[in-house]
Amino acid sequence: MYQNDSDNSEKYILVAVATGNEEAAWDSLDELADLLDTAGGFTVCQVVQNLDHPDKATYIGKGKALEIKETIEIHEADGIICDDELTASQMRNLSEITGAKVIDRTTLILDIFAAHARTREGKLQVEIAQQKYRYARLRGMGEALSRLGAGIGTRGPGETKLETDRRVIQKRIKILSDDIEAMKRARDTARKKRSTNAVPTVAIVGYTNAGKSTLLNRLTGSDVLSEDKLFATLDPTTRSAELPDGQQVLFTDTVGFINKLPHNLVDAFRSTLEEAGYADIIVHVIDASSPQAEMHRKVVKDTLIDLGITDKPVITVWNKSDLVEEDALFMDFEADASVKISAKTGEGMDAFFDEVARILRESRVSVDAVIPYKDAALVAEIRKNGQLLSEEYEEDGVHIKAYVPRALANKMGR
Ligand SMILES: Nc1nc2c(ncn2[C@@H]2O[C@H](COP(=O)(O)OP(=O)(O)OP(=O)(O)O)[C@@H](O)[C@H]2O)c(=O)[nH]1
Ligand SMILES: [Mg+2]
Repeated sequence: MYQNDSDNSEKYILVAVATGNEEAAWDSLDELADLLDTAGGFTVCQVVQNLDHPDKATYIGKGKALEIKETIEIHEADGIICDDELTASQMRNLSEITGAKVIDRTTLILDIFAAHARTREGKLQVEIAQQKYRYARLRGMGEALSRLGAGIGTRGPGETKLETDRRVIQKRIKILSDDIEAMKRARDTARKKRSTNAVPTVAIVGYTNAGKSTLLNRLTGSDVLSEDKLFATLDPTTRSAELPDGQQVLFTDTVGFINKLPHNLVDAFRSTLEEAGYADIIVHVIDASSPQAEMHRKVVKDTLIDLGITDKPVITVWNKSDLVEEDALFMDFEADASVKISAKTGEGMDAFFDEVARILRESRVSVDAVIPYKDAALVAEIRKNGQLLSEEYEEDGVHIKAYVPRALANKMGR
């Protein structure tokens, strides 16, 4: 990812506390730099301090904070960004010591989400996460509040002005929750309608920037925004595609995951994220060219578990194979299938389709039923979405033997 270095972008010093694994802290700071780049800011330098645990009052040690104050002055930086979620007092103290703006990883991620949300539901979800974050920090912020409210961090979705009065925020949170609940109901209805069509669905999940949208575009010929930015996609998009055997499948692209994803965001997006739980198959896309691929795989797996999505067949897709060595071996022993593809060049797509078709076939149930003539439309549906082995037209209806998707079998009352 390139870095913005124009004179008008804000400049920050990135800071992390390492409590054991220093290398992981540096890697995480690199990711924080990508987040800042996505938000339009510029990284001046990165600092890691080894401590047993982050300082309760100042996150990094006070001496380190004074050192950073100098660095800020030398580089004329706008402030610092800490790689963990800070408490209100850590933020206030650090800001007082350094005399600069202090932002944490959570605020930065919330800010990117706010800038990228497109649909009404997406905007509401981001705003509720932002308001809850602010609500929890407003008490006792005093003077530093104006700083908390400024900067790269803390921009509401669209033109929303973020409030500074806790009572007003509390009311706003209530209104937002009600709106989101209403939208969730609408989505449940839409999903029920889709499931009566019994078209199998595949949810594409993965770490941010893994290539989920690029894969959706290749599969379905759609043109969902894909770019080398984190969290380009926030709102789920569903498109239909045809497998080589003629079967229709719905693919859904979803919001990406990231390490230390703010819990308020997970909560706010929970109902959107849980959509994946209704899919027949989870396709887990991993950027195989990333040195962090294994960490990404684990974060996504843990997030799925957190969302209660544990009993679905998973196809792990090692993407960006065009960027990795020919003979590199990629496997995910916890998945039902592993394939190596390049969503960009199309390499490996045949193998991918084969796995989708195989898993759908294996998840089918055998039915032996009599379908009354008044329900004859069902026979057409079985022909379209299942495998019709035999049909005989008798007095009491059509006697069929078939393999059908579980959803269709349920609809037939099996
Ligand atoms: N070389 C290469 N680049 C790829 C491939 N697939 C995706 N990319 C690039 O990776 C970047 C991210 O792709 P996206 O499809 O936006 O990723 P995403 O997973 O949807 O990301 P978010 O929506 O931001 O979470 C883009 O610059 C893509 O062009 C691939 O197979 N090979
Ligand atoms: Mg995307």
